[in-house]
Amino acid sequence: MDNHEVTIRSVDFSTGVISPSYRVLRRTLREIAPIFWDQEAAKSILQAEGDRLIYEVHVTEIPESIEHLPFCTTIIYPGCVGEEYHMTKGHFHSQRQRAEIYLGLSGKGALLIQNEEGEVRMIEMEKGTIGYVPPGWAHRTVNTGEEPFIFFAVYPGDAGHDYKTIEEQGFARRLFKDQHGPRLVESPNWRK
Ligand code: M6P
Ligand code: ZN
Repeated sequence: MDNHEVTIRSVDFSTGVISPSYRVLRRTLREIAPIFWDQEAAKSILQAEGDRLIYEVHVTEIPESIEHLPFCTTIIYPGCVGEEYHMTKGHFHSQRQRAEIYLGLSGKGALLIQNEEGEVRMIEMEKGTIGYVPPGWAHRTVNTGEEPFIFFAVYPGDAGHDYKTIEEQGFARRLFKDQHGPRLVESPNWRK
């Protein structure tokens, strides 16, 4: 039996840290700026503040192969770029017929899922919410609160991350902050 099959692990719900974990992926504004609607706002933040950490993903060394179930946590820091909340890049699974499960650990957010036709559904997430990503749906998460939004994710090892489709087409809807809270609006540049 391999070591990763017998390792006892734990997750801290308030920080998202998995122990033991393998590495932490950090996504900063400089890297992911093109995903946001307001490019002028992204530019001014980069000029005024330098770079900004938008989210991080804590991963284990569980192999990404069909017999395994890799899991990770994601911590999205609170804030907006212009009026749009901090969010993940978002992806389809390279193997489209692969699902995923999210469990909210802390903070407040939303899971946006989108199918190939551009139909978007939103699942509001908080501690204890189970977000199910059905096979064939792209997924992006958004922090709609004032604290870090932290969730746990599990997916089939052979799913793969297809980022290219979302980079090229975007999501058909975006989550903006207005005075009454989150507002889901049609994205003017979808599939442009
Ligand atoms: C979840 C899972 C991960 C993913 C992460 C960040 O934890 O779906 O597979 O990497 O969110 O999302 P993205 O990869 O789209 O930046
Ligand atoms: Zn996924």
